[in-house]
Amino acid sequence: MKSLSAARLYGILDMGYVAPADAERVGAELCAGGVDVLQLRAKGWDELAIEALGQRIEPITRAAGVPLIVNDFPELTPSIGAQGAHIGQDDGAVEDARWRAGRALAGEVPLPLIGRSTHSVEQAVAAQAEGADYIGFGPLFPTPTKPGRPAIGLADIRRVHELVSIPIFCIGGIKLENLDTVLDAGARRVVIVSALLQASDIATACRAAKQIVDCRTLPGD
Ligand code: TZP
Ligand code: MG
Repeated sequence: MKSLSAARLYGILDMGYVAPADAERVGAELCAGGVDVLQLRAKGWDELAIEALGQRIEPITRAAGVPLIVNDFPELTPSIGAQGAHIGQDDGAVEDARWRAGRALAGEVPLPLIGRSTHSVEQAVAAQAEGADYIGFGPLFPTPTKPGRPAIGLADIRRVHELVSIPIFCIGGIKLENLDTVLDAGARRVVIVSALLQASDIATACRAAKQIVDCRTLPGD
């Protein structure tokens, strides 16, 4: 299984962009294209439907060795067989999410990964302090994938990397065309959603993004 610490490109199977019947194909294309982590995000879906969908996607990510992260419902982590869960600012404490995601299984399986969305340097520092395994940081640019959430721009990327040592995945409006600009601003890891899911060839777009991020060395590489 790929490790979070080496992850550079985080993909999201966002059901706002994917027809349910295409979920396996798109998940497989993202994995084939080289995503290092894959999140299942299905805003507005009920929990049982997300569980069933997650159970369809898990064999694909497992075969590819890609950690699967469930958005919004940490308690689905064990029944899906996912590696962890992602929560927002309004989704309670990281430790609570980890407990819901299967902390009781500690010792039998690796502890579930818990990621947190952050929208400022202060929130990023707080997420690390409360034990998040990684954070999303953004949206850098306005994005239809998260409507209504103000863009934070690129100015704080360097500072957040100085203050936070857990993996930071910059997110929001990142595309192949602006990826170099985002990396030049100090980003080391990125989440790309619509630019991959709306590509005519998802795996090829993914490979192109992966090549661009992998060209930059991580400190310690
Ligand atoms: N959280 C902050 S921005 C965002 C999420 C889920 C959406 C990113 O999607 P896109 O399409 O890559 O802008
Ligand atoms: Mg949430």
